[in-house]
Formats: sequence, structure tokens, C-alpha cells
Amino acid sequence: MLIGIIGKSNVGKSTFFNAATSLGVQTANFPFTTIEPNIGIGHIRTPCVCTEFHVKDNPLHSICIDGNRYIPIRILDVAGLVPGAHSGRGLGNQFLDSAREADALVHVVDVAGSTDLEGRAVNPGTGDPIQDADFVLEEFDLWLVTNLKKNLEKASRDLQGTPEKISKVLSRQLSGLSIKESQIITSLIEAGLDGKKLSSWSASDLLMFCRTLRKMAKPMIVAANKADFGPAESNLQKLKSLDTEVIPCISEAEVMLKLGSKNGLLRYRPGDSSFDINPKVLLREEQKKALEKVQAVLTKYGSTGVQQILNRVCFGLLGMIVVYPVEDENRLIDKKGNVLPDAYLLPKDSTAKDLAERVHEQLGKGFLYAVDARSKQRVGAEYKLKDRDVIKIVSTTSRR
Ligand SMILES: Nc1nc2c(ncn2[C@@H]2O[C@H](COP(=O)(O)OP(=O)(O)O)[C@@H](O)[C@H]2O)c(=O)[nH]1
Ligand SMILES: [Mg+2]
Repeated sequence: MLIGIIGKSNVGKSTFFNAATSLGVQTANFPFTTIEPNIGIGHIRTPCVCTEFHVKDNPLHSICIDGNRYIPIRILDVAGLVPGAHSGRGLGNQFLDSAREADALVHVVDVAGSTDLEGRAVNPGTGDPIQDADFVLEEFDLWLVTNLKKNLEKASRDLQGTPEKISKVLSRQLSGLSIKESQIITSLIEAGLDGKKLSSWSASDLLMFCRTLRKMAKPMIVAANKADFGPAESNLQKLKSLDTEVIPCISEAEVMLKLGSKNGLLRYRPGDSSFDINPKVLLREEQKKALEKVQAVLTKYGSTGVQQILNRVCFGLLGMIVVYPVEDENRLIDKKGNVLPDAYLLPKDSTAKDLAERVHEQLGKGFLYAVDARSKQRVGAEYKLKDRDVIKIVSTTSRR
């Protein structure tokens, strides 16, 4: 799963990225590092099944802190957008190109209104977060239009005299954008273009189609960042008019908390609504002041918003479920004795066979049956997994 971070310049995209891709705790053999220049590992937080099953887990690829499971996902930081980006202004095309792979987007806006449209610093309250939100979406849609238009003539020529479906042709044009043909078909219907000849599409038809497609294929949440100063609260009210979920966020506070936690100054689990200062350390006056400010925003908003945003993208926008594969359904271990070794994020309609394939191609090929560790019942390949299922898979390739 890949979450892309988009937005205007200087709204705090990189701060959000840094906040989201560090865990602030020391753990052995886990890759927190950036895997490619702009791609890092972040985590989804979910209550682990270890408490329900009364086991002490020893995960391999995720982390469990006090019964909270942190499951890795990939996050992409992208260059800031400026108006006109779709036609190549600024680093526009580079930005938009990197958004193509994302399954969902976090759209960061400056809710303090401390930047203008070009991302230059202005007095808080001068910038307009609604306008920011709109222009970024507009750029995104225009970029899709530009992408499609380039090949549209050829596409409509291709369509002449062939029985091929318009959705197939469009799907080919949009390949590489992580967009499914089914999404194209639905967008054609929703945009009222189903059955309309491609050669007779107007410019506004094309824009309408791209907008509908973008909403479906790149679901998005707005991170109302910099919620700690300026007229953030009244701007938050205004942002409610968007047809996108908006979550207030203070990325800078999250960075600070994780750093403090890593350095042993305080105890904080990402997503918590409070933190404890380590009684053994003596804080400097400015550290105390900074932490008081952080505590004030936590009290006001309930959290820094960073973890909540990742979780909403994963469970809300993308509707994922968490499933734990094990090799022994009684002790919940793998062959090596690791307890609840893995937690996988899977799309909500996944089956037991899908899980097997995800664990290992061979395990999927030789799938015989699965066992639900809760009920100890056998289930078949088509069994629809539920959130928090703990599943043993038995396959012709399983060796005991
Ligand atoms: N007060 C405050 N400042 C922030 C917050 N997030 C980012 N900033 C500041 O906003 C500026 C731009 O941040 P940056 O992450 O570089 O923005 P980008 O251009 O969108 O990547 C920096 O000076 C950050 O310290 C926040 O939550 N609160
Ligand atoms: Mg940046």
C-alpha cells in the first residue's frame, strides 16, 4: 500500500512525511529508513489481537507496543505544487508523475493560512486553505486531462471500426496510473458519458470524466496542518464545506514527540492523546515550554492527527482489514516459534486463498484449507476474511 502526500509548497508535506515515517521507538531489525529518496515506511496503528488471546507476541515485520500493533505501509513525499503545474510549471510534472502510483492521497493544506498560493510565507490568516485545496485538485484533474488528451485522437481512431470498448481503450491510455478498468466504467457512467463517442467529447466532458475518475481512483483525505496557530479553528470550520474528510493536524508536534521519545525524554506512542515526561531527566526551560505547547494542542485536538490520518486512509478510504497468519492455530506461532509473527493489511473482500497468496505464492498454489484460530473451524479457499482474523493455512506445500 502506498500513500502519497500532495499539496502546495510550504504547507508542511515534508514535516508530515518525517512525522509519519519515524516511530520514535527503538526496536531491533526493523527498517524505518527511507527506502527510496522520497519513499519511507510509516505505520498503521490497530489494537493487536494479542490481548484478546492472552499471548505475548513477537512480531517480525510489524511492531506491538502495549497491545497496539503498528503495521508498516509505504509513504511517498512529493514536490510541492504551484498553480500551472499540470503544464509543467515548477516541479509540477514531477509531482504529478510521482502521484500516479499512490493508492490514496493525503492532501496537506496550511490551515493557519500562513502561506500564499505560491507557498511564500505571509501573515497567518492571509492565505486561504479552501483555495489551496481547490487549486491542488484542479491541477490534478488538469494533469489527467493533459495525459489523456495527448493520446485521445489516436484512441478515437483506434476505436473506429472495432468492437473494442471505450473503457478498454481509456484503460490503456491511463495504464501506469493504478486505475482499474472497472473504475473507468463507473466514471463514464457517473460523468454521463456512457455510450458517447470519444470523438464527440467536449473539453468539459473530458474534465468531468477526469474529475470523477480522480475521486474514485485516488481517494483523498485533507490534513489540515499547522492547526496550532493563526485562525486555524475558523479555517477548520470553513474546510467542512469540502466534500472530503478533513482532519486537523500538527505535524511539527508529532516530529517533536517522536524525537523526544527516541531520546528517552518522554514516553509517547504514535497516535496517543498524551505523553509522559521521563521523571529521571531534567528538561531545559525551552524544552519544557515547547512540550507545554505540544500538550496544549493534544488537549485541544485529542492527538497530533498524524496517526489518525494514516489510519483513516487505510481503514476508511481504502477499507482495509487486518489479518494475522499463523502456522499453529493453538499457540499462534510460526515454525520458528514467533508469536503472531505477521499482521497483513488486505482489501476487505479478501479470501483465505488471497491471504495464502499474499504470504507466499507457493502457499497459495497448494492451498488445501484454512483454520480460524478463534473458532478452530476449518474454512475453504473462498472464505471471506474478517478484520482481526487469525488464520492458519494448510497447503500441499506446508511441511510440519
Ligand atoms: N507551527 C507549525 N509549523 C509547521 C507545521 N508543519 C510544518 N511546519 C513548518 O512549515 C514550514 C514548511 O514545512 P515543510 O515540511 O518544509 O513544507 P513542504 O514544502 O510542504 O514540504 C517549515 O518551516 C515547518 O517547520 C505545524 O504543524 N505547525
Ligand atoms: Mg517538502
